[in-house]
Amino acid sequence: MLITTLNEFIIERQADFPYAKGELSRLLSHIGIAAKVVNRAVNKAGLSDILGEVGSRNIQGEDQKKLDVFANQKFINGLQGSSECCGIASEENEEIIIFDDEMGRNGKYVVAMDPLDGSSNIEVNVSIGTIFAIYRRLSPVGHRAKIDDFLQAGSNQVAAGYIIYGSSTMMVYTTGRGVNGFTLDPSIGEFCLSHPNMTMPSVGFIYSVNEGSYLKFPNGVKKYIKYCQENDEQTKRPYKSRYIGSLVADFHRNLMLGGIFMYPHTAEYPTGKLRLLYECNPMAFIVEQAGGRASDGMGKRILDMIPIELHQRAPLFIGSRNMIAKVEEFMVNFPDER
Ligand code: P6P
Repeated sequence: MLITTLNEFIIERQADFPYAKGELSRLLSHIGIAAKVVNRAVNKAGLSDILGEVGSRNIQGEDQKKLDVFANQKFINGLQGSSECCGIASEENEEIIIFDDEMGRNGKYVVAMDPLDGSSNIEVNVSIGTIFAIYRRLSPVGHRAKIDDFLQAGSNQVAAGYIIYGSSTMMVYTTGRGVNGFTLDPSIGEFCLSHPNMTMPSVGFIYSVNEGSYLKFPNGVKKYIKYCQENDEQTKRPYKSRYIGSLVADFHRNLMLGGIFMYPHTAEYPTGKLRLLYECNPMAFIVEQAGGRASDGMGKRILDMIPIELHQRAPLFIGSRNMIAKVEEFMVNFPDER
Protein backbone atom coordinates (compact mmCIF):
# COMPACT_ATOMS: atom_id res chain seq x y z
CA MET A 1 0.00 0.00 0.00
CA LEU A 2 1.37 3.42 -0.93
CA ILE A 3 2.37 5.33 2.21
CA THR A 4 1.53 9.05 2.40
CA THR A 5 3.31 10.72 5.27
CA LEU A 6 1.87 13.72 7.10
CA ASN A 7 4.39 16.07 5.50
CA GLU A 8 3.71 14.72 1.99
CA PHE A 9 -0.02 15.13 2.60
CA ILE A 10 0.35 18.68 3.94
CA ILE A 11 2.40 19.69 0.90
CA GLU A 12 0.02 17.94 -1.52
CA ARG A 13 -2.94 19.80 0.04
CA GLN A 14 -1.07 23.11 0.34
CA ALA A 15 -2.52 24.30 -2.93
CA ASP A 16 -6.04 23.90 -1.47
CA PHE A 17 -5.28 26.52 1.10
CA PRO A 18 -5.79 30.21 0.35
CA TYR A 19 -2.66 31.22 2.23
CA ALA A 20 -0.73 28.63 0.27
CA LYS A 21 2.71 30.07 0.87
CA GLY A 22 3.54 27.07 3.02
CA GLU A 23 3.20 28.93 6.31
CA LEU A 24 0.42 26.72 7.63
CA SER A 25 2.20 23.66 6.27
CA ARG A 26 5.27 24.47 8.31
CA LEU A 27 3.15 25.06 11.39
CA LEU A 28 1.36 21.70 11.05
CA SER A 29 4.65 19.91 10.36
CA HIS A 30 6.18 21.35 13.53
CA ILE A 31 3.16 20.24 15.53
CA GLY A 32 3.73 16.76 14.12
CA ILE A 33 7.36 16.82 15.24
CA ALA A 34 6.48 17.94 18.77
CA ALA A 35 3.80 15.22 18.88
CA LYS A 36 6.43 12.56 18.14
CA VAL A 37 8.63 13.86 20.96
CA VAL A 38 5.70 13.88 23.41
CA ASN A 39 4.57 10.45 22.21
CA ARG A 40 7.99 9.01 23.04
CA ALA A 41 7.75 10.39 26.58
CA VAL A 42 4.13 9.26 27.04
CA ASN A 43 4.89 5.75 25.85
CA LYS A 44 7.61 5.20 28.40
CA ALA A 45 6.20 7.44 31.12
CA GLY A 46 6.04 4.52 33.54
CA LEU A 47 9.73 3.85 33.08
CA SER A 48 11.08 7.31 33.63
CA ASP A 49 10.87 9.95 36.26
CA ILE A 50 8.22 11.79 34.28
CA LEU A 51 5.15 10.54 36.09
CA GLY A 52 3.68 12.18 39.09
CA GLU A 53 3.23 15.80 39.97
CA VAL A 54 5.51 18.73 39.59
CA GLY A 55 4.29 20.19 42.84
CA SER A 56 2.87 23.25 41.09
CA ARG A 57 -0.66 24.11 39.94
CA ASN A 58 -1.81 25.42 36.58
CA ILE A 59 -4.34 28.16 35.86
CA GLN A 60 -7.08 25.59 36.35
CA GLY A 61 -5.89 25.03 39.91
CA GLU A 62 -5.03 21.47 38.88
CA ASP A 63 -1.86 19.80 40.07
CA GLN A 64 0.50 19.91 37.14
CA LYS A 65 1.84 16.54 36.11
CA LYS A 66 5.44 16.36 35.00
CA LEU A 67 4.23 15.14 31.62
CA ASP A 68 1.87 18.16 31.33
CA VAL A 69 4.78 20.52 31.79
CA PHE A 70 7.03 18.47 29.50
CA ALA A 71 4.40 18.36 26.72
CA ASN A 72 3.67 22.06 27.11
CA GLN A 73 7.31 22.96 26.68
CA LYS A 74 7.78 20.67 23.66
CA PHE A 75 4.82 22.16 21.79
CA ILE A 76 5.90 25.69 22.69
CA ASN A 77 9.39 24.93 21.35
CA GLY A 78 7.98 23.28 18.21
CA LEU A 79 5.65 26.17 17.45
CA GLN A 80 8.32 28.77 18.12
CA GLY A 81 10.66 26.88 15.79
CA SER A 82 8.10 26.92 12.98
CA SER A 83 8.70 30.68 12.51
CA GLU A 84 5.01 30.95 11.59
CA CYS A 85 3.55 31.38 15.10
CA CYS A 86 3.63 34.69 16.98
CA GLY A 87 2.02 33.46 20.19
CA ILE A 88 0.30 30.65 22.08
CA ALA A 89 -2.58 30.29 24.54
CA SER A 90 -2.01 27.14 26.57
CA GLU A 91 -4.10 25.45 29.23
CA GLU A 92 -0.89 25.28 31.26
CA ASN A 93 -0.23 29.03 31.19
CA GLU A 94 -2.37 31.75 32.75
CA GLU A 95 -1.31 34.40 30.22
CA ILE A 96 -0.60 34.17 26.51
CA ILE A 97 2.95 33.22 25.50
CA ILE A 98 4.31 35.85 23.10
CA PHE A 99 7.27 35.07 20.83
CA ASP A 100 8.82 38.49 21.03
CA ASP A 101 11.80 38.07 18.75
CA GLU A 102 11.85 39.18 15.13
CA MET A 103 10.92 35.72 13.82
CA GLY A 104 8.02 35.50 16.28
CA ARG A 105 6.73 38.99 15.58
CA ASN A 106 6.59 38.11 11.88
CA GLY A 107 4.52 34.98 12.53
CA LYS A 108 1.09 35.16 10.93
CA TYR A 109 -0.67 32.62 13.16
CA VAL A 110 -1.57 32.08 16.79
CA VAL A 111 -2.24 28.69 18.40
CA ALA A 112 -4.51 27.77 21.31
CA MET A 113 -3.68 24.38 22.78
CA ASP A 114 -4.22 21.88 25.52
CA PRO A 115 -0.81 20.22 25.41
CA LEU A 116 -1.83 17.12 27.32
CA ASP A 117 -5.55 16.76 27.93
CA GLY A 118 -6.76 14.11 30.35
CA SER A 119 -3.40 13.94 32.08
CA SER A 120 -5.03 12.57 35.25
CA ASN A 121 -5.28 9.34 33.23
CA ILE A 122 -1.53 9.09 32.67
CA GLU A 123 -0.82 7.05 35.80
CA VAL A 124 -3.50 4.53 34.90
CA ASN A 125 -2.38 4.14 31.29
CA VAL A 126 -5.57 5.47 29.74
CA SER A 127 -5.39 7.30 26.38
CA ILE A 128 -4.62 11.02 26.61
CA GLY A 129 -4.28 13.68 23.97
CA THR A 130 -3.09 17.03 22.68
CA ILE A 131 -5.65 19.46 21.23
CA PHE A 132 -4.79 22.51 19.08
CA ALA A 133 -6.56 25.33 17.26
CA ILE A 134 -4.84 27.63 14.75
CA TYR A 135 -6.00 31.17 13.87
CA ARG A 136 -4.56 33.88 11.65
CA ARG A 137 -3.53 36.75 13.88
CA LEU A 138 -5.64 39.93 13.85
CA SER A 139 -2.82 42.20 15.06
CA PRO A 140 -0.36 43.52 12.45
CA VAL A 141 2.53 41.27 11.40
CA GLY A 142 5.84 42.57 12.71
CA HIS A 143 4.39 43.40 16.11
CA ARG A 144 3.84 41.42 19.31
CA ALA A 145 0.80 39.12 19.44
CA LYS A 146 -2.10 40.54 21.42
CA ILE A 147 -4.81 38.92 23.54
CA ASP A 148 -7.44 39.77 20.89
CA ASP A 149 -5.60 37.49 18.46
CA PHE A 150 -6.84 34.62 20.65
CA LEU A 151 -10.36 35.84 21.48
CA GLN A 152 -11.73 34.98 18.04
CA ALA A 153 -14.87 32.92 17.38
CA GLY A 154 -14.13 29.27 16.63
CA SER A 155 -15.49 29.81 13.12
CA ASN A 156 -12.29 31.79 12.43
CA GLN A 157 -10.04 28.76 12.95
CA VAL A 158 -7.89 28.01 9.90
CA ALA A 159 -6.96 24.58 11.25
CA ALA A 160 -7.63 22.38 14.28
CA GLY A 161 -6.63 18.94 15.36
CA TYR A 162 -5.69 16.52 18.06
CA ILE A 163 -3.12 13.85 18.75
CA ILE A 164 -4.39 10.80 20.64
CA TYR A 165 -1.72 8.83 22.50
CA GLY A 166 -3.61 5.55 22.64
CA SER A 167 -3.16 1.93 21.56
CA SER A 168 -1.69 3.65 18.54
CA THR A 169 -0.79 7.31 18.29
CA MET A 170 -2.81 9.27 15.75
CA MET A 171 -2.94 12.84 14.57
CA VAL A 172 -6.35 13.96 13.28
CA TYR A 173 -6.78 17.44 11.83
CA THR A 174 -8.74 19.66 9.49
CA THR A 175 -7.93 22.84 7.56
CA GLY A 176 -11.58 23.26 6.59
CA ARG A 177 -11.52 20.73 3.77
CA GLY A 178 -12.52 17.55 5.54
CA VAL A 179 -10.86 15.59 8.32
CA ASN A 180 -7.88 13.26 7.87
CA GLY A 181 -6.24 10.87 10.32
CA PHE A 182 -2.60 9.84 10.44
CA THR A 183 -1.21 6.93 12.43
CA LEU A 184 2.33 7.10 13.77
CA ASP A 185 4.49 4.28 12.41
CA PRO A 186 7.20 4.01 15.07
CA SER A 187 9.37 1.90 12.75
CA ILE A 188 9.88 4.88 10.45
CA GLY A 189 8.97 7.67 12.89
CA GLU A 190 6.37 9.12 10.55
CA PHE A 191 2.67 9.89 10.82
CA CYS A 192 1.14 8.04 7.85
CA LEU A 193 -2.28 8.69 6.30
CA SER A 194 -4.48 5.90 7.66
CA HIS A 195 -7.96 7.47 7.85
CA PRO A 196 -8.57 9.69 4.81
CA ASN A 197 -11.69 11.90 4.75
CA MET A 198 -13.09 10.88 8.15
CA THR A 199 -16.83 11.33 8.54
CA MET A 200 -18.95 10.92 11.65
CA PRO A 201 -22.04 8.68 11.26
CA SER A 202 -25.14 10.91 11.48
CA VAL A 203 -26.75 8.37 13.80
CA GLY A 204 -24.92 6.81 16.70
CA PHE A 205 -25.76 4.42 19.52
CA ILE A 206 -23.18 5.49 22.07
CA TYR A 207 -23.69 8.20 24.64
CA SER A 208 -20.73 9.51 26.61
CA VAL A 209 -21.27 11.54 29.80
CA ASN A 210 -20.06 11.37 33.39
CA GLU A 211 -23.19 9.85 34.93
CA GLY A 212 -21.65 10.32 38.36
CA SER A 213 -22.88 13.91 38.00
CA TYR A 214 -26.39 12.80 36.98
CA LEU A 215 -28.13 14.48 39.93
CA LYS A 216 -26.48 17.81 39.02
CA PHE A 217 -27.43 17.69 35.35
CA PRO A 218 -30.10 19.89 33.73
CA ASN A 219 -33.51 18.18 33.44
CA GLY A 220 -33.18 17.86 29.68
CA VAL A 221 -29.93 15.91 30.02
CA LYS A 222 -31.46 13.61 32.63
CA LYS A 223 -34.41 12.93 30.33
CA TYR A 224 -32.07 12.32 27.37
CA ILE A 225 -29.96 9.85 29.36
CA LYS A 226 -33.13 7.91 30.24
CA TYR A 227 -34.10 8.05 26.53
CA CYS A 228 -30.71 6.51 25.64
CA GLN A 229 -31.38 3.71 28.14
CA GLU A 230 -34.69 2.74 26.54
CA ASN A 231 -34.88 0.38 23.57
CA ASP A 232 -34.17 2.24 20.35
CA GLU A 233 -36.92 1.75 17.73
CA GLN A 234 -34.34 0.76 15.11
CA THR A 235 -32.02 -1.52 17.11
CA LYS A 236 -34.57 -2.64 19.73
CA ARG A 237 -31.75 -2.12 22.23
CA PRO A 238 -30.63 0.68 24.52
CA TYR A 239 -27.59 2.77 23.60
CA LYS A 240 -24.17 1.87 24.94
CA SER A 241 -22.71 4.09 27.66
CA ARG A 242 -19.00 4.75 27.19
CA TYR A 243 -17.05 7.33 29.22
CA ILE A 244 -13.26 7.31 29.29
CA GLY A 245 -12.84 10.67 31.02
CA SER A 246 -10.37 11.82 28.38
CA LEU A 247 -12.01 14.18 25.88
CA VAL A 248 -9.76 13.24 22.98
CA ALA A 249 -10.40 9.50 23.50
CA ASP A 250 -14.17 9.89 23.97
CA PHE A 251 -14.37 12.19 20.95
CA HIS A 252 -12.21 9.98 18.73
CA ARG A 253 -14.33 6.89 19.46
CA ASN A 254 -17.49 8.79 18.55
CA LEU A 255 -15.89 10.19 15.39
CA MET A 256 -15.13 6.65 14.29
CA LEU A 257 -18.35 4.90 15.42
CA GLY A 258 -20.94 7.65 15.84
CA GLY A 259 -22.14 8.87 19.20
CA ILE A 260 -22.63 11.88 21.46
CA PHE A 261 -20.37 13.35 24.11
CA MET A 262 -21.90 15.68 26.67
CA TYR A 263 -20.33 17.88 29.32
CA PRO A 264 -23.32 19.98 30.41
CA HIS A 265 -23.31 22.89 32.83
CA THR A 266 -23.85 21.78 36.42
CA ALA A 267 -24.00 23.54 39.78
CA GLU A 268 -20.27 22.78 40.13
CA TYR A 269 -19.50 24.04 36.62
CA PRO A 270 -22.21 26.65 35.87
CA THR A 271 -20.74 27.31 32.41
CA GLY A 272 -19.53 23.78 31.79
CA LYS A 273 -16.08 22.38 32.58
CA LEU A 274 -14.40 22.22 29.19
CA ARG A 275 -12.45 25.20 27.85
CA LEU A 276 -13.84 27.01 24.82
CA LEU A 277 -10.57 28.05 23.17
CA TYR A 278 -8.54 24.87 23.24
CA GLU A 279 -11.02 22.04 23.90
CA CYS A 280 -14.51 22.91 22.62
CA ASN A 281 -13.61 25.01 19.55
CA PRO A 282 -11.04 22.70 17.93
CA MET A 283 -13.27 19.65 18.49
CA ALA A 284 -16.27 21.57 17.14
CA PHE A 285 -14.36 22.52 13.95
CA ILE A 286 -13.35 18.90 13.43
CA VAL A 287 -16.81 17.50 14.14
CA GLU A 288 -18.54 19.90 11.72
CA GLN A 289 -16.00 19.09 9.02
CA ALA A 290 -16.80 15.40 9.63
CA GLY A 291 -20.57 16.00 9.31
CA GLY A 292 -21.42 16.20 13.02
CA ARG A 293 -22.52 19.08 15.26
CA ALA A 294 -21.33 20.85 18.38
CA SER A 295 -23.56 23.08 20.50
CA ASP A 296 -24.18 24.26 24.06
CA GLY A 297 -27.16 21.89 24.24
CA MET A 298 -29.59 24.76 23.61
CA GLY A 299 -28.95 25.12 19.88
CA LYS A 300 -26.12 27.67 20.10
CA ARG A 301 -23.28 26.57 17.82
CA ILE A 302 -19.98 26.31 19.68
CA LEU A 303 -18.11 27.90 16.74
CA ASP A 304 -20.31 31.02 16.95
CA MET A 305 -19.39 31.76 20.56
CA ILE A 306 -17.26 34.91 21.00
CA PRO A 307 -14.66 34.29 23.75
CA ILE A 308 -14.19 37.08 26.28
CA GLU A 309 -11.40 35.46 28.28
CA LEU A 310 -8.64 33.01 27.52
CA HIS A 311 -9.69 30.13 29.76
CA GLN A 312 -13.45 30.50 29.69
CA ARG A 313 -15.52 27.36 29.85
CA ALA A 314 -18.53 26.27 27.77
CA PRO A 315 -21.06 23.45 27.97
CA LEU A 316 -20.27 20.93 25.23
CA PHE A 317 -22.67 18.66 23.35
CA ILE A 318 -20.78 17.20 20.40
CA GLY A 319 -21.27 14.28 18.04
CA SER A 320 -23.62 12.72 15.50
CA ARG A 321 -25.99 15.37 14.22
CA ASN A 322 -29.18 13.41 14.85
CA MET A 323 -28.19 12.78 18.45
CA ILE A 324 -27.41 16.46 19.07
CA ALA A 325 -30.82 17.37 17.63
CA LYS A 326 -32.50 14.90 19.98
CA VAL A 327 -30.80 16.10 23.17
CA GLU A 328 -31.52 19.73 22.21
CA GLU A 329 -35.18 18.73 21.87
CA PHE A 330 -35.15 17.38 25.43
CA MET A 331 -33.32 20.47 26.72
CA VAL A 332 -36.01 22.71 25.21
CA ASN A 333 -38.99 20.53 26.19
CA PHE A 334 -37.81 19.86 29.74
CA PRO A 335 -36.29 23.13 30.99
CA ASP A 336 -35.04 23.41 34.56
CA GLU A 337 -37.43 24.97 37.05
CA ARG A 338 -36.44 28.59 37.54
P1 P6P B 1 -14.79 14.65 34.59
C1 P6P B 1 -9.85 15.71 31.55
O1 P6P B 1 -9.53 16.23 32.82
C2 P6P B 1 -10.94 16.61 30.96
O2 P6P B 1 -10.47 17.91 30.83
C3 P6P B 1 -11.39 16.05 29.62
O3 P6P B 1 -10.37 15.43 28.92
C4 P6P B 1 -12.49 15.08 30.02
O4 P6P B 1 -13.48 14.92 29.02
C5 P6P B 1 -13.10 15.75 31.27
O5 P6P B 1 -12.08 16.58 31.81
C6 P6P B 1 -13.50 14.72 32.30
O6 P6P B 1 -14.09 15.44 33.38
O7 P6P B 1 -15.41 15.72 35.44
O8 P6P B 1 -15.83 13.73 33.98
O9 P6P B 1 -13.68 13.88 35.27
